[in-house]
Amino acid sequence: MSCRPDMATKSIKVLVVGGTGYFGRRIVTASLAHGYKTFVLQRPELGLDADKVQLLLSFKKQGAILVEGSFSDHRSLVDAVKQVDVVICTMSGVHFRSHNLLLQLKLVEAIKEAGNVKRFLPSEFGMDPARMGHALEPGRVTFDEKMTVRKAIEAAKIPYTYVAGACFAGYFVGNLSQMVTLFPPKEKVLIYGDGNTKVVYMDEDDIATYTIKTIDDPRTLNKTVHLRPLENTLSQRELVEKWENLCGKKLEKISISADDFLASMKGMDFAGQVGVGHFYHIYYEGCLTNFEIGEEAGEEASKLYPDVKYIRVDELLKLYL
Ligand code: NDP
Ligand code: GO6
Repeated sequence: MSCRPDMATKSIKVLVVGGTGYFGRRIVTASLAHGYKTFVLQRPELGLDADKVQLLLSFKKQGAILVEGSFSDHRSLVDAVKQVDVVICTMSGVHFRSHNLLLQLKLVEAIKEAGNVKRFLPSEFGMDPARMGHALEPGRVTFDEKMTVRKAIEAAKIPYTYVAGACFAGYFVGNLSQMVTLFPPKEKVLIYGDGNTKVVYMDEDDIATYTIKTIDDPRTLNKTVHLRPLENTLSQRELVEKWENLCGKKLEKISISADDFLASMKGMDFAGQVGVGHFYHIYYEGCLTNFEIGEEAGEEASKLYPDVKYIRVDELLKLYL
């Protein structure tokens, strides 16, 4: 057997917490694809959720190791994290008034006690919560909770990387950033303000790939890695125009002012109100692009890893034709 020069890095062991989730399953796949020994937390609370159990079994078939553990059993979390070098948490965000993100404090406790983890990536993968101190209620709870977790990580002196800065394509691209639907509008498209604010879009699998790239990289130790690849940074008008060019049809554009958009929050359920707040920060304020990367301990992913061929927005839109 020949010895590959990258053997040492490939012996890194990665634990994914939240591995059956929308984003977490992509982290598991990316970790396996990079040749890392990949562990996935198997929670007893999954119970009869057959879809999640089947997903876990498919990970096992692809070489992952399932580790039993529960957030209501501190010992089990310590035992799980003791087996690995890197922990990536993809805990769900805040949608139904539950505070799942804060469960990560239990994971922080376990990692602190175990003492062996060389890198922890908490559940981030969106707007940089450090820049969202002014965010609107009720959506701000997402950022407040992520910041609470960050502070616990830093207080425990756990080595970390925060990955932030892009909109998941599945929620923001195919629907031309319309709310409530994930498919393209047929006749009319709502344009947020002047529609010229720059927004970053990225395929979820590419976010997972960049995330996996950071875990053994000294350049990303105790830093925020921002996702802002040039070609996928565009305004809503540019996004709509790309779609129009692909399908050969013009859409009627209806501009909505910031005030009217915010007023639409009234009468919505909790998830809707959270969504309106988040869309406001992204599309009116431009919170993903209204600052330079590198000012305070930041790095840009596509600059760090120019070898990654991220999927362009055009290709993503073609899936909906
Ligand atoms: P999901 O809703 O898919 O949930 C992920 C996992 O969270 C679940 O699979 C589950 O893990 C775990 N989880 C949920 N509730 C509990 C609980 N009570 N106890 C223990 N574990 C629980 O999350 P997403 O993939 O949508 O979100 C992941 C991250 O991505 C969040 O930080 C979110 O804010 C961010 N995000 C960013 C977006 C963007 O556009 N940039 C879009 C959407 C999300 P298990 O597998 O063990 O069951
Ligand atoms: C995505 C959404 C889409 C909400 C982030 C309501 C955290 C982030 C870019 O879960 O609430 O229709 O950064 O009607 O840091 C949800 C949230 C998007 C998806 C926003 C998100 C993005 C969370 C909707 C909707 C398409």
